[in-house]
Amino acid sequence: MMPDLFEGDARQALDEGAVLLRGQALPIDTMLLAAIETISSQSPFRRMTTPGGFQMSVAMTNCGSVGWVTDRSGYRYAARDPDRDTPWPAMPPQFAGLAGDAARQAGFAGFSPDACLINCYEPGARLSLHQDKDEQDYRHPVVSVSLGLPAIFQFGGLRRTDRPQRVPLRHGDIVVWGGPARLAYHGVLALKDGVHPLVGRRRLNLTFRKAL
Ligand SMILES: O=C(O)CCC(=O)C(=O)O
Repeated sequence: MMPDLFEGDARQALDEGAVLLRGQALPIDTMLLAAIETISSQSPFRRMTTPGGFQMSVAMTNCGSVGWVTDRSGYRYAARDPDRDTPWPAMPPQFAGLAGDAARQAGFAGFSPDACLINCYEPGARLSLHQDKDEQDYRHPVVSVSLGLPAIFQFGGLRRTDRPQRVPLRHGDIVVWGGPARLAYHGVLALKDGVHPLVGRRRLNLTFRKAL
Protein backbone atom coordinates (compact mmCIF):
# COMPACT_ATOMS: atom_id res chain seq x y z
CA MET A 1 0.00 0.00 0.00
CA MET A 2 1.30 3.48 -0.86
CA PRO A 3 1.87 5.84 2.08
CA ASP A 4 -0.48 8.82 2.37
CA LEU A 5 2.50 11.14 1.87
CA PHE A 6 0.70 13.54 -0.42
CA GLU A 7 -2.57 14.02 1.38
CA GLY A 8 -3.32 17.49 2.72
CA ASP A 9 -2.49 20.32 0.33
CA ALA A 10 -1.88 17.88 -2.48
CA ARG A 11 -5.44 16.60 -2.38
CA GLN A 12 -7.88 18.68 -4.38
CA ALA A 13 -11.61 17.99 -4.71
CA LEU A 14 -12.80 18.55 -8.29
CA ASP A 15 -16.46 17.74 -7.63
CA GLU A 16 -18.48 15.46 -5.39
CA GLY A 17 -16.89 12.03 -6.01
CA ALA A 18 -13.89 13.42 -7.93
CA VAL A 19 -10.47 14.04 -6.42
CA LEU A 20 -7.03 15.04 -7.72
CA LEU A 21 -4.13 13.50 -5.78
CA ARG A 22 -1.08 15.56 -6.70
CA GLY A 23 2.17 13.64 -7.15
CA GLN A 24 0.72 10.41 -5.80
CA ALA A 25 2.50 8.23 -8.37
CA LEU A 26 5.93 9.93 -8.06
CA PRO A 27 7.46 7.37 -5.65
CA ILE A 28 7.07 4.61 -8.27
CA ASP A 29 7.32 6.60 -11.52
CA THR A 30 10.39 4.78 -12.87
CA MET A 31 8.81 1.39 -12.17
CA LEU A 32 5.63 2.48 -13.96
CA LEU A 33 7.60 3.71 -16.98
CA ALA A 34 9.69 0.52 -17.20
CA ALA A 35 6.52 -1.59 -17.02
CA ILE A 36 4.90 0.50 -19.78
CA GLU A 37 7.96 -0.14 -21.97
CA THR A 38 7.64 -3.89 -21.39
CA ILE A 39 3.88 -3.91 -22.02
CA SER A 40 4.16 -1.83 -25.19
CA SER A 41 6.95 -4.08 -26.50
CA GLN A 42 4.42 -6.95 -26.31
CA SER A 43 1.24 -5.11 -27.35
CA PRO A 44 2.47 -1.99 -29.19
CA PHE A 45 0.76 1.41 -29.09
CA ARG A 46 -1.61 1.93 -32.01
CA ARG A 47 -4.00 4.67 -33.11
CA MET A 48 -7.42 3.06 -33.17
CA THR A 49 -10.39 3.98 -35.33
CA THR A 50 -13.65 5.31 -33.90
CA PRO A 51 -17.01 3.81 -34.90
CA GLY A 52 -17.45 6.93 -37.06
CA GLY A 53 -14.28 6.08 -39.02
CA PHE A 54 -11.87 8.65 -37.56
CA GLN A 55 -8.36 7.67 -36.48
CA MET A 56 -7.70 8.75 -32.88
CA SER A 57 -4.76 11.10 -32.32
CA VAL A 58 -3.90 9.32 -29.05
CA ALA A 59 -2.09 5.98 -29.42
CA MET A 60 -3.27 3.24 -27.06
CA THR A 61 -2.48 -0.17 -25.68
CA ASN A 62 -3.75 -2.11 -22.66
CA CYS A 63 -2.79 -4.46 -19.89
CA GLY A 64 -5.08 -6.54 -17.73
CA SER A 65 -7.55 -9.33 -18.31
CA VAL A 66 -9.49 -7.13 -20.72
CA GLY A 67 -8.56 -4.06 -22.74
CA TRP A 68 -10.57 -1.18 -24.18
CA VAL A 69 -10.73 -1.12 -27.98
CA THR A 70 -12.55 0.78 -30.69
CA ASP A 71 -13.06 0.11 -34.38
CA ARG A 72 -15.81 0.53 -36.95
CA SER A 73 -18.01 -1.92 -35.02
CA GLY A 74 -17.96 0.10 -31.79
CA TYR A 75 -16.35 0.70 -28.39
CA ARG A 76 -15.90 -2.34 -26.16
CA TYR A 77 -13.65 -4.35 -23.88
CA ALA A 78 -11.86 -7.32 -25.45
CA ALA A 79 -9.90 -10.12 -23.80
CA ARG A 80 -7.45 -10.25 -26.72
CA ASP A 81 -5.33 -7.66 -28.46
CA PRO A 82 -7.04 -7.53 -31.88
CA ASP A 83 -3.81 -6.53 -33.66
CA ARG A 84 -1.95 -9.61 -32.48
CA ASP A 85 -4.73 -12.01 -31.49
CA THR A 86 -3.06 -12.65 -28.14
CA PRO A 87 -4.22 -11.90 -24.59
CA TRP A 88 -3.24 -8.42 -23.38
CA PRO A 89 -0.11 -8.34 -21.19
CA ALA A 90 -0.89 -9.00 -17.52
CA MET A 91 -1.45 -6.02 -15.25
CA PRO A 92 1.60 -5.64 -12.96
CA PRO A 93 0.55 -5.98 -9.29
CA GLN A 94 2.06 -2.55 -8.56
CA PHE A 95 -0.34 -0.97 -11.08
CA ALA A 96 -3.37 -2.48 -9.36
CA GLY A 97 -1.92 -1.54 -5.95
CA LEU A 98 -1.42 2.09 -6.95
CA ALA A 99 -4.94 2.32 -8.41
CA GLY A 100 -6.55 0.61 -5.42
CA ASP A 101 -4.74 2.87 -2.99
CA ALA A 102 -5.65 6.06 -4.88
CA ALA A 103 -9.30 4.93 -5.05
CA ARG A 104 -9.31 4.25 -1.32
CA GLN A 105 -7.96 7.73 -0.62
CA ALA A 106 -10.76 9.14 -2.76
CA GLY A 107 -13.37 7.22 -0.77
CA PHE A 108 -13.74 4.10 -2.95
CA ALA A 109 -12.27 1.28 -0.87
CA GLY A 110 -11.92 -2.16 -2.43
CA PHE A 111 -11.32 -1.03 -6.03
CA SER A 112 -9.69 -3.86 -7.97
CA PRO A 113 -9.27 -2.98 -11.67
CA ASP A 114 -9.30 -5.62 -14.40
CA ALA A 115 -8.44 -3.19 -17.23
CA CYS A 116 -5.67 -0.62 -17.66
CA LEU A 117 -5.81 1.48 -20.82
CA ILE A 118 -2.44 3.08 -21.57
CA ASN A 119 -2.69 6.29 -23.57
CA CYS A 120 0.29 7.83 -25.36
CA TYR A 121 -0.02 11.50 -26.38
CA GLU A 122 2.48 13.15 -28.70
CA PRO A 123 2.37 16.94 -29.18
CA GLY A 124 -0.99 17.90 -30.67
CA ALA A 125 -2.79 14.71 -29.59
CA ARG A 126 -6.05 15.24 -27.74
CA LEU A 127 -9.01 13.36 -26.36
CA SER A 128 -12.38 14.98 -26.89
CA LEU A 129 -14.99 15.18 -24.13
CA HIS A 130 -16.53 11.78 -23.44
CA GLN A 131 -18.04 9.61 -20.71
CA ASP A 132 -16.58 6.26 -19.68
CA LYS A 133 -19.59 3.99 -20.00
CA ASP A 134 -18.43 0.74 -21.55
CA GLU A 135 -18.07 -0.84 -18.10
CA GLN A 136 -20.70 -3.11 -16.57
CA ASP A 137 -21.01 -1.59 -13.10
CA TYR A 138 -20.70 2.15 -12.57
CA ARG A 139 -20.28 1.70 -8.80
CA HIS A 140 -16.56 1.22 -9.49
CA PRO A 141 -14.55 4.45 -9.94
CA VAL A 142 -12.11 5.42 -12.69
CA VAL A 143 -8.47 6.04 -11.68
CA SER A 144 -6.26 8.01 -14.06
CA VAL A 145 -2.47 8.38 -13.65
CA SER A 146 -0.47 11.03 -15.55
CA LEU A 147 3.18 10.62 -16.56
CA GLY A 148 5.44 12.78 -18.72
CA LEU A 149 4.55 16.11 -20.28
CA PRO A 150 1.91 18.23 -18.52
CA ALA A 151 -1.59 18.45 -19.96
CA ILE A 152 -4.87 20.23 -19.40
CA PHE A 153 -7.54 17.79 -18.26
CA GLN A 154 -11.12 18.89 -18.86
CA PHE A 155 -13.51 17.76 -16.17
CA GLY A 156 -17.15 18.53 -16.75
CA GLY A 157 -20.55 17.44 -15.48
CA LEU A 158 -23.06 14.80 -16.42
CA ARG A 159 -24.20 16.65 -19.54
CA ARG A 160 -21.96 17.28 -22.52
CA THR A 161 -23.03 20.91 -22.43
CA ASP A 162 -21.82 21.42 -18.82
CA ARG A 163 -18.82 23.73 -18.98
CA PRO A 164 -15.74 21.68 -17.99
CA GLN A 165 -13.14 22.86 -15.49
CA ARG A 166 -9.58 22.98 -16.81
CA VAL A 167 -7.31 21.03 -14.50
CA PRO A 168 -3.53 21.16 -15.17
CA LEU A 169 -2.10 17.65 -14.70
CA ARG A 170 1.59 16.97 -14.15
CA HIS A 171 3.85 13.94 -14.01
CA GLY A 172 2.79 11.75 -11.08
CA ASP A 173 -0.71 13.19 -10.58
CA ILE A 174 -3.70 10.88 -10.14
CA VAL A 175 -7.36 11.76 -10.70
CA VAL A 176 -10.11 9.54 -9.31
CA TRP A 177 -13.78 9.93 -10.14
CA GLY A 178 -16.71 7.80 -9.06
CA GLY A 179 -20.04 7.86 -7.25
CA PRO A 180 -22.01 10.93 -8.38
CA ALA A 181 -19.14 11.91 -10.72
CA ARG A 182 -18.67 8.47 -12.32
CA LEU A 183 -20.26 9.49 -15.63
CA ALA A 184 -18.78 12.98 -15.74
CA TYR A 185 -17.69 14.14 -19.20
CA HIS A 186 -13.92 14.51 -19.40
CA GLY A 187 -11.18 14.97 -21.99
CA VAL A 188 -7.66 16.25 -22.63
CA LEU A 189 -6.76 19.38 -24.59
CA ALA A 190 -4.17 19.14 -27.37
CA LEU A 191 -0.79 18.35 -25.83
CA LYS A 192 1.72 21.20 -25.92
CA ASP A 193 5.18 20.39 -27.18
CA GLY A 194 7.99 19.91 -24.69
CA VAL A 195 10.47 17.39 -23.37
CA HIS A 196 10.01 15.58 -20.08
CA PRO A 197 13.29 14.37 -18.50
CA LEU A 198 12.03 10.79 -18.00
CA VAL A 199 9.39 10.40 -20.70
CA GLY A 200 10.66 12.60 -23.54
CA ARG A 201 8.29 14.30 -25.95
CA ARG A 202 5.22 12.41 -24.76
CA ARG A 203 2.56 12.19 -22.15
CA LEU A 204 1.56 8.74 -20.93
CA ASN A 205 -1.64 8.06 -19.04
CA LEU A 206 -2.84 4.95 -17.27
CA THR A 207 -6.62 4.68 -16.91
CA PHE A 208 -7.78 1.93 -14.56
CA ARG A 209 -11.30 0.58 -14.64
CA LYS A 210 -13.25 -2.44 -13.51
CA ALA A 211 -14.84 -3.38 -16.80
CA LEU A 212 -16.50 -6.76 -16.09
O1 LIG B 1 -5.36 11.00 -20.52
C1 LIG B 1 -6.11 11.32 -19.62
O2 LIG B 1 -5.76 12.04 -18.68
C2 LIG B 1 -7.57 10.90 -19.64
C3 LIG B 1 -7.79 9.59 -20.34
C4 LIG B 1 -9.24 9.32 -20.54
O3 LIG B 1 -10.08 10.16 -20.41
C5 LIG B 1 -9.68 7.99 -20.91
O4 LIG B 1 -8.84 7.12 -21.17
O5 LIG B 1 -10.91 7.79 -20.96
